[in-house]
Formats: sequence, structure tokens, C-alpha cells
Amino acid sequence: MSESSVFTRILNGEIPADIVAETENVFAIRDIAPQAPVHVLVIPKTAQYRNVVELATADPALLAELVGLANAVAADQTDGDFRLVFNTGAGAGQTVFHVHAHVLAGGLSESSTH
Ligand code: DGP
Repeated sequence: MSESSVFTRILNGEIPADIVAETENVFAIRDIAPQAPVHVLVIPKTAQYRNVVELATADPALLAELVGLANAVAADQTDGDFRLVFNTGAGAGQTVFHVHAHVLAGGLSESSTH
């Protein structure tokens, strides 16, 4: 068995993090290196999907649950508008291969994408 992802270790309480919201199958934490006034990661509790393509193909209901929690976090923490980013592949900047969405909100400039 390969080593647990950093997000699984956070979920298990092995690494501290600010968990801001959760549902049955998804949880949300503040990003350790925020790129916007609100920068939250929304993450399935299962680590079995490496990226959003795998998740959407295998379990679209779980993807919908993730998007719903992203919307709830943005509504709770800012005016409700948000950017949802899934870096997909190392060449696109993905560093943790446990699928997660970046929720970016609050004072986003026209040019920033992440
Ligand atoms: P990505 O590059 O799309 O794979 O995003 C991974 C994000 O995970 C990155 O923005 C930083 C964040 N991150 C990595 N390690 C930790 C950690 O230990 N705690 C928290 N809160 N965020 C982390």
C-alpha cells in the first residue's frame, strides 16, 4: 500500500489543518499557502481518485457533492462568487494526487487564475 496522501493524514488528524466544513463524503480545509482572500480546498474523504477526470468518470455524485460544498463555503465566507480550480496533472501544477478543488474567492483580480 502506498503512503497516505497529505489530505488523508489531515482527515485522520495526523497533520493539523483548519477544517472549515464537511459533508458525509467531502471535507474542506484552508490552503496552507493562500492565493486569494478565501482559498479553501474541497476534498473527497476517499483518496481513490487522483484527479477530477477519474472522479467524474467513476463517481459523478461525489463530484456533485464536492461542488455543492464548494458553493456552501463560498456563500459562507464571501459574496457567493467563486472560482473553482482543479489542477490536473503535474504539468498543470498538481502536486497532491488525491483529487481536490481550489475554491478561490474574495477580491479576485481579472487576471489571476490561481
Ligand atoms: P495542487 O497544486 O493543485 O495539487 O494543490 C495542492 C495544494 O495543497 C496547495 O495549494 C497547497 C496545499 N497543501 C499542501 N500541503 C498542505 C498541508 O499540509 N495543509 C494544507 N492546509 N494545505 C496543504
